[in-house]
Amino acid sequence: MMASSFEPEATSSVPTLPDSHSGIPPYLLDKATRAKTAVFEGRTKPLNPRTREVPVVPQGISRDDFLKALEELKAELGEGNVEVNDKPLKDGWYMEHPNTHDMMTILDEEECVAGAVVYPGSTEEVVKIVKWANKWLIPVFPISMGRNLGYGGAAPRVRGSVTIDLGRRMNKILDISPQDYTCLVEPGVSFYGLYEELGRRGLRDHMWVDTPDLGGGSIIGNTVDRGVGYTPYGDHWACHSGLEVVLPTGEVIRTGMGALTQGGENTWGVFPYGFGPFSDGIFSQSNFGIVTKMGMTLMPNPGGHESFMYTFPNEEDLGPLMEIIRPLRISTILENVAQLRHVTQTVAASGLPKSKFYSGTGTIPSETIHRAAAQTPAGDHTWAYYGMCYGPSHIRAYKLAIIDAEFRKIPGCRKIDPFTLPEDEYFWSRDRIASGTPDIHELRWVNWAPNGAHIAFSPVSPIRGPDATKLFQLGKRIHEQYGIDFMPAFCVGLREMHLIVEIVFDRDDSEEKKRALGCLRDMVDEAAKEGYGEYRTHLVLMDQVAGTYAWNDGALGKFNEKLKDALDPNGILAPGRCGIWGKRYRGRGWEMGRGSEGRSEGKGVGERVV
Ligand code: EUG
Repeated sequence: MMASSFEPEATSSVPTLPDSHSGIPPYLLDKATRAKTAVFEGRTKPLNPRTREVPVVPQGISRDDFLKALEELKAELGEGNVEVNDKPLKDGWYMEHPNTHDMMTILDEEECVAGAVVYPGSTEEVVKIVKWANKWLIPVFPISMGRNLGYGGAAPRVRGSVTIDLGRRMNKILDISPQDYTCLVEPGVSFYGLYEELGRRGLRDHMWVDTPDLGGGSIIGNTVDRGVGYTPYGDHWACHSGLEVVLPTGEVIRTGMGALTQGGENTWGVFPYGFGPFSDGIFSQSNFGIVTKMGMTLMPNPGGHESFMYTFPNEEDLGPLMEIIRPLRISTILENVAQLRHVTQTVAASGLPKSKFYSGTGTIPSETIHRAAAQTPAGDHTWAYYGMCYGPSHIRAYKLAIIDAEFRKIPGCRKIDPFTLPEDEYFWSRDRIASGTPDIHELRWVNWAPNGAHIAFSPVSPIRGPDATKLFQLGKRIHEQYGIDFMPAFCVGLREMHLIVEIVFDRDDSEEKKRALGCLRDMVDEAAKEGYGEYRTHLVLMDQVAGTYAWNDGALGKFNEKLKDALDPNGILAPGRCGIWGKRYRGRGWEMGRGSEGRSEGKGVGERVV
């Protein structure tokens, strides 16, 4: 079979902004086109023709009623804004991803699949959808843009859910304030999109967007999943200010200053708390409401910036290095969310498949990685620290001198001169990202495996040598046990680190998927035994991870259930997201964990509650 016969979009052009809200900015078009070519060169997986009945009907409603309900919704939203998902499951790629399933699924691909997708055009239409969902008892799963890749993408946790694709029609930048350094956005605004708009308004030199490694994600989606970027504003949730939320029963609330009866827009983005209990937290990593607007702060251009890169030769340098990083980071001499990357990921970021480096079986030998690294402009190493200093040159010089003196305490430490690095070197991608220019470079290591997909293990640790070493050893040991290449990166927050381990796997290889999932489950459990928890996780791991936050007989989980039942008595909104299940689903075996790998569904749902 020819590639074009099963993935027809392989040869088509990449959608661009502003023609498509989820498109690539023109300045990245060439790079995206090359990325697309590389992705499809490594693709052998045929298009899934679907073997199970379509559309998937969620449990608790008959097929006839489901189809009737969708017809009724069409009458409310318009014919074109309700799509039954009865087509083959096209995976596409990063820039042309599906909104019906996870393009990187670790399960059987017909498992976490939507029954239909709907496209609201306003907050009022979102209200109509949740009321409709309550009337018919249909689970709905909101996505902003569906690019939460590595954590489930666009997939609903419950089979047959109706995906609410908020971004397609709700993608306006409602406000940008150059005076206050704030903006107000809808779910369909990506980091690329906001960056482009700053350019259009001539504000790019004035203020910066804090972007994740890949810029195609929704600002709202990433922020409510508590994602991370790489300027000093890296903690997105900490940088948001005020939400508009549709509750599962159809009320609309605004939090923070937006709740003022009149004139809330004036201070929406400048003060996050408003008056009374600070409710925003319950709308992040939850299924308690649908965020339709969000205020976000932007960073003033600091008047200069300078990336730096240091390499360290040995795995054992990790511990001493962390002891050096911690005080510098907490005192903000190290100013941004930096990455400390293992050389295996850097070699994989070349974008070449593993097979170009190694033709044997099992994990790639360390010598092979180091030999490959020795050929790169930065030279052989084990750890690379990518950081940035901000401000005018004399201010940078002061900080850089301290950093240099400290880092050089590690024997064999090298400072890489950026001007020895070619233009397409990974370093320059980090340089752009840490100074507010979104990129698409990070996608490259997904090509490590044919039909490359990735899934993350993301535990939190203090910035301490013994903790970093323990987590690194734990990950390394379990990866070796499962025969998986280990590609860790530490993202240094302010007082903590997120260790990010992305497992790259062939999503057309069910044995490899089983190993990847086994490896993840072991890492989650073993890390939990040592006192480490994840900051965020993939759909299929949510029940397990929620189960590790069970202090005092699962008190937090019970509290979340109480909130869930109060706010969403019928449990229609994103059931199971973050391990939270409404009353109608509990006690029926919906949770996933060890031993339940083949299935994502439980046995039925309970009666209507209200
Ligand atoms: C990355 C970073 C993350 C995450 C998933 C992936 C990127 C790795 C800091 O958070 O959660 C290169």
